[in-house]
Amino acid sequence: MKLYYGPGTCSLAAHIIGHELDLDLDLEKVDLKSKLTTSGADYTAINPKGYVPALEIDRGILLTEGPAVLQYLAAQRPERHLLPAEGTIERYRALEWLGFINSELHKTFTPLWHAESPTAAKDAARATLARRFRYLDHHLATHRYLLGAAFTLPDAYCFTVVNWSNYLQLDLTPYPNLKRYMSEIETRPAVEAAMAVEGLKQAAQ
Ligand SMILES: N[C@@H](CCC(=O)N[C@@H](CS)C(=O)NCC(=O)O)C(=O)O
Repeated sequence: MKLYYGPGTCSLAAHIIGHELDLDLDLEKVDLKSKLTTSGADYTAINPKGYVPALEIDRGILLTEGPAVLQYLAAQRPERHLLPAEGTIERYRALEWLGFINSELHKTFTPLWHAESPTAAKDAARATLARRFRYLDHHLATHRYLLGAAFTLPDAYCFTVVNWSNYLQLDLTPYPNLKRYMSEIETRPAVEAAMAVEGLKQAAQ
């Protein structure tokens, strides 16, 4: 399987899960501005959506959309329980979190990445993110991870997205439980390994 990724972007979540599950993932970096991959291929010819992540499962079989890619990866090693068993309420909780992160967190960051976004749009995004972070902080006051005691798929995605706060000077000090959660996940060997490969931090010695 090959994961098309952009360093530090939402595809980091899939990359982390690849390491968590010891999957044999080939990686191909995409320059999201030029839409060229490191091997010089036109990424839009591979994935007409032009964005990452995309998972090439087999020749001609490409899966896109982060939540779908994450679930596909988890299904390769069901015994590792990164996604609770089908039919259980915990499974639907995991999907509920993936939906929240995808539409309420991930996409709310968008205006902050673009210098040309109007100030009003940036201010509105910051205000919405503050509400979302407050919600997460409240939840994490009584839960170690999003689903409870164990790290699961939504945690990889939530970590990846909230980590953008570092690049955008969003202060997490008002959210101590979220800060604790972020620090804990950042030191997981799979997270350190994926971030090191993407050039986001030094490899652990
Ligand atoms: N709906 C997609 C959105 C993915 C997305 O926003 N990818 C960003 C990086 S985090 C990207 O590749 N942006 C470049 C572009 O849209 O051209 C998903 O949930 O996977």
